[in-house]
Amino acid sequence: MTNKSQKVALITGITGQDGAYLAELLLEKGYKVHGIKRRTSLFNTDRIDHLYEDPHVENPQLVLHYGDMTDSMNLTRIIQETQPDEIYNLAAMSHVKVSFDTPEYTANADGIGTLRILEAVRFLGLEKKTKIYQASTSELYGLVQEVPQRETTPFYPRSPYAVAKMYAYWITVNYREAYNIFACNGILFNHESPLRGETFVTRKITRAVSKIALGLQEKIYLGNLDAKRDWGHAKDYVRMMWMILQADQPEDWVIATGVTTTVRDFVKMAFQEVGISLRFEGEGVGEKAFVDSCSNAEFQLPEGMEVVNVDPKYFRPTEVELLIGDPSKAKEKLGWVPEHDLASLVEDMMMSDLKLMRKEQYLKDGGYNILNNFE
Ligand code: NDP
Ligand code: GDR
Repeated sequence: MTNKSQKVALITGITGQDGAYLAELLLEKGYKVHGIKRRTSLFNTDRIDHLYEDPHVENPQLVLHYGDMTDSMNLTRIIQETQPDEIYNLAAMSHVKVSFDTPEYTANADGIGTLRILEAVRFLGLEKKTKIYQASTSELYGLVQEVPQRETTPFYPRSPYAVAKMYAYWITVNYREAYNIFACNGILFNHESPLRGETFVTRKITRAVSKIALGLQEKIYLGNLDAKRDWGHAKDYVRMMWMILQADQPEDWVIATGVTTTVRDFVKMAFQEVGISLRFEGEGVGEKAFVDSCSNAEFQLPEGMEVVNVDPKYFRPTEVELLIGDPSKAKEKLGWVPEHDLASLVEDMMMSDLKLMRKEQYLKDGGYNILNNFE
């Protein structure tokens, strides 16, 4: 039996980092949650397997539908069938560097994909019923125009990903103004977690540092160590996505911590978690980091061991050098209070990856090697 007062949410990108945390949050709040997942040759639901319900039980609270942001009819049909009160459009080709390799696909999925959702809501006559959250990004700010970046800061996108997201941002604003749809952009700065994709820099670092500490890997190769990012915890940020759709008026919101840190300092913090201090030498492509000291008896790495190298293959054709957001509006108008700072984020990610890599070590000792290292 469907409960008529129960809210219904549709999440695109439910198998991603944010989709997984958001699905968990909405289920806790009593929502019925529909999610769109892509067909893949291997299972891609690892992050939400703990929420899975056997579809044969009566009225499951989490229902997955096959779909793709590049398929209008599929999206329209799913929205018609599910009649959502809230749509969270999180699906995207979300890797900035990869968007330089797949610019047309990125424009299609991230830019036109957003239009497909908005147009489906309009076509189905759901303008008054369905609220829409659009996953906008601090990448819109790109080349620095103003710091800290806030809702009024001009955009200057620096990648095919950011340009596609800029279309998505403005088409969301346009549909709000043209058709009175409750459609909002959350301009979210980088947010990370133990569920972060393995090729984003923070997770790449916490995985590698865990492996280096346990003797499973010798060093990590990174790109631009000078880039500065405003890193928050994904759990805090998905809570804000929900709050944005509960506001009195549809508006656009910056979500950030207001603190910026270099990639180099993130590396140092991750190594500190296992008691290892680093010494950086050189600059640019020639920069390296060595073990300076190791205070943790479990992870005895020799002083002077080279653990970080720069590989220009990870440089981007155009880089975003500095992101730092001003979340004042969200804090003042919506009462958003993040629970994590960068130190607790690094700790959370390192604890999780150390646990994971200990399992790998155990399997390796037993003659198995299951985790891949393609990055
Ligand atoms: P992830 O890369 O972890 O997840 C992306 C999700 O989108 C996955 O579920 C993925 O499916 C799905 N997806 C990708 N392409 C398609 C497609 N063509 N059709 C259907 N689904 C697709 O991203 P995050 O969870 O980190 O981010 C969520 C959203 O927020 C994204 O739109 C991202 O651009 C944006 N964002 C993220 C920020 C961050 O710091 N994390 C900051 C600002 C914005 P699959 O699992 O099959 O790959
Ligand atoms: P970003 O995240 O591009 O900010 O996009 P990413 O973690 O990929 O890069 C952050 C910064 O680190 C530098 N960097 C490296 N990056 C990666 N991936 N790998 C490396 O080896 C490496 N070395 C240095 C990058 O050059 C960059 O400056 C993320 C995504 O989640 C987007 O979807 C989202 O919109 C933005 O955050 C906000």
